[in-house]
Amino acid sequence: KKKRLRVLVDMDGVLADFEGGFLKKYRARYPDEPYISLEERRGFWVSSQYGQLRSDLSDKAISIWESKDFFLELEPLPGGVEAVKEMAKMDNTDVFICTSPIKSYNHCPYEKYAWVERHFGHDFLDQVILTRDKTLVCGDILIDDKPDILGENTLPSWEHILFTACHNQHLGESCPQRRLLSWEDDWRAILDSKRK
Ligand code: UMP
Repeated sequence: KKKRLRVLVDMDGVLADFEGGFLKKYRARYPDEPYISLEERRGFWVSSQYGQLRSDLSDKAISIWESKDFFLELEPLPGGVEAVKEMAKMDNTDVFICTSPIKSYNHCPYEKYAWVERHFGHDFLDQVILTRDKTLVCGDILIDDKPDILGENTLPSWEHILFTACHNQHLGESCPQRRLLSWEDDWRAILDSKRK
């Protein structure tokens, strides 16, 4: 069968190193405050875990990703940009970068577009989907590091492939999704499994 496959790829934690960029800037700005190493990260929300460490650290964590240049300066995760470019060239395959901006909108949405332009080129901006509700986006696959992707649509069209990240790597049976362990893992096989 020859139907087109639509792949949705998340940005933070999948293409861009949100966790690494956060920790580096948090430690630079708050050198005397406690921090959570990437090994110790548990749960999707960085702000929640910092808030559990000490209640005032939640706002300090949030101040990092609300700052100018935070999203723009995130490093690409190994192999991600290359994999997405390769996917985009495959026959019968459409790729979209599907990412949720923070509600503090003065820098983040702009910088997400600028990041895509920097790493993929101007033409790839057509492939960007900014939404706070990914369940409303139609696709065959969503590659995302967030374990619980919920929204208004309770029956999303996509299969969620959980991309392994520091905060989700210890989750076991509570995560029924298929996983992509990294961009070195066999993402081509996952795409092929949906082409049948
Ligand atoms: N984010 C927060 N708080 C956190 C961690 C992340 O607001 O503790 C933001 C950063 C991204 C968004 O803009 O959430 C994650 O979006 P997706 O990876 O789900 O697209």
